[in-house]
Amino acid sequence: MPKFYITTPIYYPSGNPHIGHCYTTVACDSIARYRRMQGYDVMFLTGTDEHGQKIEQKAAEAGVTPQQYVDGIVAIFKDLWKYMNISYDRYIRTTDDYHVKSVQGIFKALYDKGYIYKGEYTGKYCTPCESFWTQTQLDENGCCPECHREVKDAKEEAYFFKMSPFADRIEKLLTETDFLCPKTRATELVNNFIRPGLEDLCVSRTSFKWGIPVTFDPDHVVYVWVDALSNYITALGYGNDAYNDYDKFWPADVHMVAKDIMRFHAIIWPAILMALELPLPKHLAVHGWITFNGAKMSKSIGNVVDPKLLGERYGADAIRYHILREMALGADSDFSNEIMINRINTDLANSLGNLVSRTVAMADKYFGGTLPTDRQAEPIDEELISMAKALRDKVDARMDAVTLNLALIDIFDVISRANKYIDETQPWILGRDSANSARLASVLYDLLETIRITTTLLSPFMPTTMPKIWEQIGASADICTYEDAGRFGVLPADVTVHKGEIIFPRIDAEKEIDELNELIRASAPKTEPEIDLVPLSDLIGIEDFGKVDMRIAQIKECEKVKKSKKLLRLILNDGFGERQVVSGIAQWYSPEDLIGKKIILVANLKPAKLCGVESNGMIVAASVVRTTGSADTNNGTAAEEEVKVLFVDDSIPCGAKLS
Ligand code: ME8
Repeated sequence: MPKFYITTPIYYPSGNPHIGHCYTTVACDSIARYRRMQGYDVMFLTGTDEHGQKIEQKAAEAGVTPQQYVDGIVAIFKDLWKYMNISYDRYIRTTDDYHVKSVQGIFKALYDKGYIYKGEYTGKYCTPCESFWTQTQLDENGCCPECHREVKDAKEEAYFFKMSPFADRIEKLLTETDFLCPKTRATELVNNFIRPGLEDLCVSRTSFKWGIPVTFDPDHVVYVWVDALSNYITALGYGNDAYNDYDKFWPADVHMVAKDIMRFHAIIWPAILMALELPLPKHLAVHGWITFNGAKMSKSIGNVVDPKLLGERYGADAIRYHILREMALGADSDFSNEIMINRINTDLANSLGNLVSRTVAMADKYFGGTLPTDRQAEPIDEELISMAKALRDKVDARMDAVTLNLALIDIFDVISRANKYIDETQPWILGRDSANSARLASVLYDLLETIRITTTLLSPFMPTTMPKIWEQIGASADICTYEDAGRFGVLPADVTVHKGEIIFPRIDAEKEIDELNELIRASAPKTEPEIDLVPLSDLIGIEDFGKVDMRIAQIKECEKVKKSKKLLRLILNDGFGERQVVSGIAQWYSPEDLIGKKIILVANLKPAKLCGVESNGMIVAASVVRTTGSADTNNGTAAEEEVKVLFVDDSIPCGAKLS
């Protein structure tokens, strides 16, 4: 039996799961179910990444131990996965004993091979902020980028993982193989991280305790990525006796992640595996973010949409369908209640739901539920039949390419064709004259077969509702298989349908949207999201403020500045004409996010050159700094900065002055 191993990231249990986590998990679940249907022996792994400073802090705030804290949130994750019908085969927690043991072994092996060495983390330390910074992160005066006070040189003992020996092989992996999907992202990784020289990775910390102790130096705990990434092999039994599946399932067929952690999976994970002399995973599928009103949905921002709340109103399958259908691999997808309700109404209630209920109702009305066996085919039937027959191969190719939204589009194309076929063949007219019985039976049979094939292929995506449709069209589950999805004419000629409940009721959009917005408002955190506040500056007089000329401007063009990770070059219409501005926001915005948007421009700044490109002014943005226990690595601090450009209402004309 062929094998298939697929993984989600292991999520931080530092807050409740949201629809972003749901996307990756539901996508992996649909692929896992599809592969099982195809006859693969599947291992589908998910889990939680439970160590780190942030968890330690949150637990302390809640007055519980870190273990108690994560236990509580893991229960919520598992409950949501149950509710969303996630068919994972294994759930790993990085606090599981077997994982701890394996990670200690991996760390030691890397050390023994000479890839991990003890060094000194040298950085700039800001005492009030208790933060380490690298030279490049300091502000333009060489001060703390958060509070702009002086920093001092400081050192911290830490272990480092040597990245440079693997640079060439990783570059080839990204550019010459089909490891990365979509491959278009390889250039960004190569240019930003590999070509400038891979920095060694800090892999231990001494400043907090909630982590896996380094066996040979217990003041240190393993820091973030060696612990987290290893889960993909420790969960199979690598380095432990808890499982015995490593030889069977490794290398993984697909790791799926969002773009925020692509770099760790595309560069660091292959480097660790190369150092351990283990095979590399076959594919890394990277998707974009689900955004909410344009901003990344995240726990700390308080714009989190609760998937369970939505599922309870519309059904878990409708939510699964919506998020899978909206997200194109590699791009972001904006979540809104309006889009979701429209999508459910258009595709599920109108297109699929109507096809099923009309077909079943007509079979019931004209034949008492059981089709007669005489048939009369006509040439017009051919297009629908051949589309339905060809569908399985198309969907196979989409699943191989991990383009789930395209698989759904292909399936719904056939469903729409079937609805059109009803309009073309007009069964209600055929039904008026019993002389047309054989023709009418043919039409209804073709429709029932099309429903059987499309709903079989949809069942990995919507596992609870599709079997209900099979019941209505008189198809037992043993003919709703992958094999039979490739054949037309499998239902018995005298099939009996069973009228049933409406599977996807139409949603009253206006009423629901009001109610949902209210619910989301009510469930959002009441307080402002926590950020690290920068102290207020000294007072100034109004005349000082008056010196700053701020104008509304529109972004006409935008591109990355070559050789810079941080800079974007923008052409703005400031009302008087065009001007060029360079802005250090490339880390947070891509050119497509910005073109067409109106912003606030500091218009009377003297020109300056950034990376050799002239900048005439500055775009106003907010700097949001949060202390986290999360992902990033080399800077010795756990502070994350997010820069948010202030977009303004499109109705304000370019050139308008702020006063
Ligand atoms: O990064 N849109 O955990 P995490 C789409 N523990 N997907 C989203 C999303 C959004 N708005 N928000 C989160 C970590 N995700 C590490 C991973 S793996 C060895 C360690 C999904 O809880 C997406 O899959 O921050 C993203 O990659 C993952 O959650 C990050 O989850």
